[in-house]
Formats: sequence, structure tokens, C-alpha cells
Amino acid sequence: MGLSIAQKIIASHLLEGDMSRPGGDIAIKIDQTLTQDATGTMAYLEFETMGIPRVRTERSVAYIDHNTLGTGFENADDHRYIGSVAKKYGVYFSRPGNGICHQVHLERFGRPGATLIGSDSHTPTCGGLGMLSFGAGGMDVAVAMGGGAYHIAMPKIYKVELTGRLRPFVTPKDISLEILRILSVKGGVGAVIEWGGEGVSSLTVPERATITNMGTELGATTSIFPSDEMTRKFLSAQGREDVYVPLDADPDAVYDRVIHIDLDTLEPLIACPHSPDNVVTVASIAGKPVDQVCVGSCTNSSLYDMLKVSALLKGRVVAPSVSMSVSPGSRQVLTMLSASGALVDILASGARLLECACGPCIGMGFSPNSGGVSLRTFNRNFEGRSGTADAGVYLVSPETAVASAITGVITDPCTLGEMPEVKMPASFAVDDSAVIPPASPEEADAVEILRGPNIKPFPSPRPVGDIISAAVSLKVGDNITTDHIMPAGSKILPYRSNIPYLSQFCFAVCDKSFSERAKSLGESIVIGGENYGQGSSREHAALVPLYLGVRAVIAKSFARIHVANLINAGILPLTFSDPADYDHISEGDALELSDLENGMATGVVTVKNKTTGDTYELAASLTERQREMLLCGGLLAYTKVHG
Ligand code: MIC
Ligand code: SF4
Repeated sequence: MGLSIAQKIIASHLLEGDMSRPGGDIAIKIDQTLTQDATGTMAYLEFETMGIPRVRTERSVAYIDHNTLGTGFENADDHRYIGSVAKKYGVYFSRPGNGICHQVHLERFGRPGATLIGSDSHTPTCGGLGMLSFGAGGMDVAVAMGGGAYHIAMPKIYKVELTGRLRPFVTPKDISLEILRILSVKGGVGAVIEWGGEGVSSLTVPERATITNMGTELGATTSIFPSDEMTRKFLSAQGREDVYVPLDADPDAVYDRVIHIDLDTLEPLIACPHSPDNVVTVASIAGKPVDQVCVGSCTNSSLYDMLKVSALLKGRVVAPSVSMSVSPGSRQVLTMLSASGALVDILASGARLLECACGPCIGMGFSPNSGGVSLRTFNRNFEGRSGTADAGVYLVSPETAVASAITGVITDPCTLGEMPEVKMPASFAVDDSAVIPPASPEEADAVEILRGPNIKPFPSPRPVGDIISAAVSLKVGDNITTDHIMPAGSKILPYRSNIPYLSQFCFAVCDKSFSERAKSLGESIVIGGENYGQGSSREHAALVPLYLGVRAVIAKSFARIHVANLINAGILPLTFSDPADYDHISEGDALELSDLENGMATGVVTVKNKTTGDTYELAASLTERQREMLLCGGLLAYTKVHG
């Protein structure tokens, strides 16, 4: 039987496990890692506790792209800490202003056939050039930097077969929204999404990267494209043809599911508030007034995206009722945009130029007005994420964004007439001077690590013993995101290395009194619905509940990265054997989970509801390694014992 693209890369990196058993634990060797600043501070603090003198990867890069508003000393201190730790331990440091981690990694470091993990859920962006890349919690990245394997459940493989060719004004973003419409935000859980078919050959690497980037919103383990002539051309234009290798699935590869998308008939699509899978055609809601339009983020900030935006804005002005921002994805993109003169057309339209960073995507400025309608080329529209609690965020392509910015109402870009021709240069302007190399091993000893007062100790888990007896501190519904559990935004993000401070905002989107209640209970249990913990990789969504005394989360199902983060933080994740039992537990109920050591080994745990007198059966779907991790008190404690 032939192999798919992901299976080939897994096979060449497999350290432990059986590839023929989807769902079983596999360990793979990691070639490269990346961190960003909002998760990086914690990841490097964790790396430091491991006592390893230098990273053991082929390449590790620390990006500064999220916390770029300096309204106090906190972010500047964290950036200084990350810079010094990177220099000492062998990590390349991408300075603030150099761009969004995923865009820069695609341009400058990713390579086909290799593996990458990053402390950011959109790390699969590099799947656009045939790299097997995963989002992970900071602790997993710290372990990989130390040369440890990355453990995942062997994924199923879904193939998306593209036929035909995109029509003008229909874009890779619309392909991403179409697959979200088909599969939903939990439809990719446990699977790698492989893109193939004749329609792939017309998509450039940055266009493919829009699709692999947004595959994260499917809950997928990762997404990947073949490495082909387009990949070679992209790498050659970046002056990196030497890392090119061709890579494709064997013709007789077998897939767990095959989905067809016909590019010829695809229409411009839009995801409505508050979920990326709430997708309809743009035409069906055309005419709705718009307050704000934002172009950028790691999904749609390549040079090609920016040149299209400029060409469409040329000679036009943004409607007076609309506030528009444009954030190029990298310094390379911004440099080329300005050198070509295309930036002038963006500025002349009245759009505001923001720096090459995440910006509005993570609520770092540019929050919409009260009750505002914001159209964004981003990947997430979760409630409150923009920084304005009652705003409605819609996800669109750059073409739809510009069409709507000009008219002031949601507008199908196909109504704009002819799509102007956009010519890409033959090569990119390569300048890596904003990526600071680490000190040599000989000089590393002398490098001092610079810490600020905002860095506070992070909580250490207690080993899960035989009994957890605690009350339910919170009950939430389906599709709870990590933005609900541990919100971000410009006011909270500067405290990512200060867990005690962050704890006051835990679950604030769902229930402002949670933090105080959890603290007063001492220990507690959280009840969740389907797909609990979807969205980002932030391990703070586990570390902060840990700090507040949460010992276990019982849900109908979990998102991949979050469940790994819970286990890494020593919190026991359990699922209802009968989902109907979810309805029988209320906030405040006193629960007792007993005989846990045995239950974690057999996979079946019984919970007694001491308030109602009922008992329910729960499933503990843990690998042997995860069980031991929980018995040791989390990943760092486990790594100390097992190396
Ligand atoms: C996001 O898009 O939600 C983030 C901010 O990039 C997160 C990481 C974080 O919370 O720092 C992610 O996607 O993992
Ligand atoms: Fe940054 Fe937004 Fe991408 Fe997250 S999704 S890495 S916040 S641009």
C-alpha cells in the first residue's frame, strides 16, 4: 500500500509507535521549532528548568510578533528576556517588526519533508511548502528544543481533491472557508488534511499557506500540500532552492476520507460571527453596513495578497463610514510593497498602515466600535477576541475586504468589474538582518539572562492521586475556545509570564465570577461540552486553571492541542461515556472521582455525584506516557524522571 505525504514524513521521523494504528501514540523527531512572544516567555522559562545548555534542533527561531504594543514595561521586558535566552541557548531571534512568525518562517526557514513544532496553533502554515508542522503547547516545544520527541496520536489522513481553477475574485481563503463549511470546527480532529488533485498546481506557496494556516480552525492535527514545481519556484525566489525536495503521495495511497472541491464553481464566502465555520456566500448577506475592515494576519498577509489589495484600491477611496487597516505579514512584504510603489495606492485610499505583526487579530489595537461590524481577512472570529465584546467579526478574503471597504457594505467582489492584473516579481528581497543569530557555544556561558519583575513563578502540578473529590466550579457548553478560557487582547497579553495576575481573567468571557469562585473552592472540576479548548495553543488555558485549583475537566470531547496542554499541566481530562450524563451535572455539584490509578490504566473512571447520589461512567483516553505524566505531576516532572 502506498503512503500519503504526511505518512512519508512521519515514517522518516518516527522514533516510537505504530503508524498503522490511527489514534495510537507515536513519537516523532522534530527538526525545527518556533515560538512567538505571547507563548515564548513561558516556553523558555520551561526550557530553562530542563538544564540543557543548548537547543538540539536543526533550527529554532524565537519571533516577536504578538505583544508589540508597549503601554508599560511588561512586553519590553519579555522581549528582552526572550532575546537574551535565545542568544544563550542557540535560538535565532526575529526582532519585533520583522513579521508574523508563520509568514517569516514560510519565507525564510521552512523546508519540504522536514518537521516543525511551534508554540502557536497556526504553525501548520508551513504545510504550504510540504513541511509537516504542528501547533503545540510551550512545554512540548521546550522538550523538542531539548532534543525530545513530539508525541501525537497517529492521525487519520483526509484528502481534499481540488479540480478546476479559481475564477477571478475567488481565492484560497474561500477554499479555506468552503472546507470549514463542509467539515465544521471539529471535523478535522484526529486527522491530517492533505491537499491534492489537478487544482493544486495553479496555487502558489503563499496561497497554499493560507489554506494550511486555516486548517487549524478545523481542529486538524495539521494540513499539508505536495512539494512540487511551485514549491521549487517559491524557494528559488527566496534564494533557498537548495532545500527543495519533491514530495507527493503515492498513487495508491489510501485515505480515510476523500472530499472534492470544484474550484470552477466556488463563490466568495464569508464566516459570520462567532465561529469560523458559520459560513455563507458573500452574495447572500451583501448590503449589510460595515464599520471596520482589516487586511493582514498570518492567513492573508503575503506579498501577493498585499499587491492585490493595492491594485483593487488604486484610484479608489475607503468609504467614509469605514475604518480600514492593512498589516503586511513581514518586513520582506512591506519592503517590496513600498519599493514597487504599490504601498502608495493603499495609503492614498485612506487605509491605515499597521506594523508587520498580529495586531488586530489578537486584539492588539484596532478594536471595533461598540456593536461594530468588522470584516477581517483573519482566521478566527471568536466572541470578544477583537477586544470589543459586542462586535461582530466576519472572516473574508482580501478581495471581499476591499470591495466592502470601498462600498461601506458587505459586497461580493465579483461586482467590482475586471480583476486588475497583479504581477509577482521573479525574486523576493532577501534581508535576514532582523534575525539575530545566537552566541557561539564558546560565548554562550557569558551571556546573561535578563529578567523583569513581571516574570512570576509558574504553578507546578500535584501528581494525580487515587481520588479527586471536588465541586464543579463551572459548567460550559460546546466549542469553548481557549479565548474563552484565557482571553487575550492588549490589556491581558502583557501578563503571559505572570500567571497569578492572569488568573483574574480566567473564563471571564463566560462568567466573570469564575476566578474568585474557583479560588474560594480550593480545588474544583470544570464540565465542558463538545470540542472543549478549540483554537489556540496557549498553555495558559491549562496553567491558569491549574493555578486556580482545577484538578480535572470532564467534557463531551476535547480539542487536540488543549487536551495535551491539560495533561502536560497535570490536569486530568475525562470524557462522558454517555454524553447525556452531561445534562445530569450542575455547577456546584460535589463530585468524587475514585480508584483513579486503576481507572486511568483501564480507561474507565467512575464519578459519584454526591449532590444527586447518581454515578456516571467516564472515559480516560490516555496513552501509557500520558498516564505516567499525570501520575508524576505533568510533563516537566515526567521529563526529569524519564529524560
Ligand atoms: C491565536 O491566534 O489565538 C494566538 C494568539 O496566535 C495563539 C497563541 C497565543 O495565545 O499566544 C495560537 O493560535 O496558538
Ligand atoms: Fe498572530 Fe492572529 Fe496568526 Fe495568531 S492567528 S499567529 S494572533 S496573526
